[in-house]
Amino acid sequence: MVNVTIDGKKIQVREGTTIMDAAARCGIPIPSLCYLKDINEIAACRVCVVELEGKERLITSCNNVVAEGMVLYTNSPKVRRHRRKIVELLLSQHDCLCATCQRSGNCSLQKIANDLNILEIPFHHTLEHQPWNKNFPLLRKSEKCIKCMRCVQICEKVQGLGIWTVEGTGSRVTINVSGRKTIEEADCSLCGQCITHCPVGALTARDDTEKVWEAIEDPDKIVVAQVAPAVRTAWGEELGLSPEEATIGRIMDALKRMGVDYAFDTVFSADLTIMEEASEFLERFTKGEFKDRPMFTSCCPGWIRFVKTQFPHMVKYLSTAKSPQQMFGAVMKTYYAQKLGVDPERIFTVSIMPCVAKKAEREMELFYEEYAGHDVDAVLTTRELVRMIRSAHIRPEGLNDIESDSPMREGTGAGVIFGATGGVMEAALRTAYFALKGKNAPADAFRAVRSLGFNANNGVQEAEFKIDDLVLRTAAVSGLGNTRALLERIDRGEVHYDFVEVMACPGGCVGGGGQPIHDGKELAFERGRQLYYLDAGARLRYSHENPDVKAMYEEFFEKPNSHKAHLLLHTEHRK
Ligand code: HC0
Ligand code: SF4
Repeated sequence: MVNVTIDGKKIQVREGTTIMDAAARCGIPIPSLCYLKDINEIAACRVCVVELEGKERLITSCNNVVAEGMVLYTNSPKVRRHRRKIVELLLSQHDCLCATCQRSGNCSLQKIANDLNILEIPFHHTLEHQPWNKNFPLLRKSEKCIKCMRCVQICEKVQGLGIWTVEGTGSRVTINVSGRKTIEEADCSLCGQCITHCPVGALTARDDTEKVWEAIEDPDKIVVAQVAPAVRTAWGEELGLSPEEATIGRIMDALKRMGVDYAFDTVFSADLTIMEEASEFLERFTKGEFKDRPMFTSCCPGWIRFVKTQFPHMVKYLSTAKSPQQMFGAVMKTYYAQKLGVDPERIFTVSIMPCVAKKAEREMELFYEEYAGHDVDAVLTTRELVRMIRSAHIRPEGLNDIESDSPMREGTGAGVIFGATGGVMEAALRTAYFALKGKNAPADAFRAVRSLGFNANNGVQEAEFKIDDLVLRTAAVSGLGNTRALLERIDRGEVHYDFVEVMACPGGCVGGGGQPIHDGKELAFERGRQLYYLDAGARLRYSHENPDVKAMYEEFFEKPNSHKAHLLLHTEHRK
């Protein structure tokens, strides 16, 4: 143990503890703009400086460890003066138009500038401007970049893609897309992890809210919305609602108050996906197709983009089932349009997703024997939903819990857990078991696929299940760096699975790139627990017991994997 004194407080900490962590143990928060534990500990911003007694130069606290007898000051006049100058310099190269910034009110630079009472910038203002395609789902404003390196590191170390790079030195340092490519040319998965880890508004998702307001205003359009499983775990965070208050029913009410005509829960189509995917899996598995290779889930578009560019030879092992977002869109424009007795052309479908890649997934060209347009017309992230609620001046605490519309109302606990890593696999196993045995296993029989945490088992949760003579080997992985390592092991023949679930974002969609941002905090697993809690208390926990899904098969699709189901609910993944 090491004895140190921080701002007059004596404390004993373990050897190797950083000064920042030691100060936090004393209840003294040290500000930083770039620090991310285990990911970015390079003191790029230098905001975290502290004074060490007896030393002329200030030292950074995030990457220096304590030593016996150190006397440190985190807020001395010298520290404050220095910190202020650093922030003033950053502001001199930052587009400070806060009123029109997506991150206003949730920006670490804005906060520290306010905390330090900086009311003027004493340096000459110079802004870097790099062109960017504003139609791309991921937007970058170089004018706002503070070169903290978080995007570079998260993409390289956690997602294993290295889309971003640092160029230049000294005051000419810039961040750019690596390999001198444009972002469209790069192999970006659109997971959006760089967005949720950006401390300022340099990286954002394209805002599509106006497109939705226009559709709502158009008297010829019938606006039909769906809300993804993971959105319910996070939308309340930015509106001051507790997890108990931030229910899916209140989102339904908010959508109706904004003028959406019909609102549904994507959990319904998650159940539908399971019906299709579980029967596809059993067919492939029992026929011994792809004996040496697993079937991969196909519902995460970040993963689909990744496999297509990084492991193109594995594309043929993807399930052909469309994602729940796409299935719901297809059903809304066919089955539901028929129910309403309206021309499908009038239906405008909107998805509220925790995801940036879903904006690109919607752009896929679709063919149902002939060109069919798009299943989904607009995709909004959870953050955009919150912005719409705020701009409509809806008081979140005044919202009521209302049911989604019918006849696609029911959703089971199996569909709810889709939003957490391992959830799709668990839901599929519940239904595959029923298909094989004609009776249900206990709903929690497959809980071994649930992740124990992002760092547990390198992010891979393996499990094996015996059903009579069949042995089913499964794995669920989240995070693309973990995924790359797993696929390489599969390629080398070191591991063998029958069914693999992949989610691009650490922890699954609950940690998606479209979710509310809390600088420096990783909330995916906490949000995931909320989904498992909802599943545990759900009236129905097996997708094949969803009465509305069953009714739709009877009336419309006939059975899973029927010809009609193939036309509307499946897709061919082209490289
Ligand atoms: Fe997900 Fe989904 S679970 S990808 O993570 O499968 O975005 O929440 O909506 O489509 O349901 C995201 C979340 C979805 C889809 C579902 C799947
Ligand atoms: Fe989108 Fe979910 Fe995939 Fe992340 S894990 S890219 S949020 S679908």
